[in-house]
Amino acid sequence: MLPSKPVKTILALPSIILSLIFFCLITFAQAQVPFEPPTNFSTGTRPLFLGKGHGDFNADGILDLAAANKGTDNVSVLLGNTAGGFGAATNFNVGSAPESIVTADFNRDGKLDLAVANPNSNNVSVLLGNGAGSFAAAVNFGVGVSPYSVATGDFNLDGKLDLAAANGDSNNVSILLGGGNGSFSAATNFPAGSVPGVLAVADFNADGMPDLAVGNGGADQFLRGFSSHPYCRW
Ligand SMILES: [Ca+2]
Ligand SMILES: [Ca+2]
Ligand SMILES: [Ca+2]
Ligand SMILES: [Ca+2]
Repeated sequence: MLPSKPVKTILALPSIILSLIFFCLITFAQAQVPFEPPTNFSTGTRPLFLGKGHGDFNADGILDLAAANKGTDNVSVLLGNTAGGFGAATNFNVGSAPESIVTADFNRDGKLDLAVANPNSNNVSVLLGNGAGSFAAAVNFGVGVSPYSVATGDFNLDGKLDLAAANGDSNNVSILLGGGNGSFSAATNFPAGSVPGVLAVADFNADGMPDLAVGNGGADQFLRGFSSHPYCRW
């Protein structure tokens, strides 16, 4: 004779309870995993940007950080240590109200350098690294009005890194061709959309030449540019 429905339910209770206990244990374990409590490291005032401002600035095999401090017109460089922490910040002056950093070897000496976009002084600061975590005084290159971000790529395929700046208040993108020694040409400006604020460099059409994507904050759109000789067309 088959057991009645209430009896079936009673018989199933142990497995249901075991399943619930197992579920709770897994959920509890997952809740414990993600991150340890954050550790704070001091920088200058109003650090607004860390995204592309990292690299191994002192060549010790450990990633370091650079922060753009909008409130103090400088960048803070924090050298990483083996414990996952960072040393005290060393600050380097740049232009006015820096908001964006890109790290690359602009003078081809094997040591990472910094380029920093300064919206209030309408220029990009280039700081050449010495490979030991320090940087030379900034050299500034003019761009459009209110550069909110800076990116790098070899847009004219000459083997020397160039710079691109998204100019939020002149609605264009400045391209500065690199000399391979840390210097850059005068800016050539290309129209963008409304209030361009972010840039991405990649080969979007797979033709071997780097392209630009520009986020236009005033128009809620992206603009994609394909580079070509001499360097850029939209
Ligand atoms: Ca390092
Ligand atoms: Ca360098
Ligand atoms: Ca180039
Ligand atoms: Ca391309």
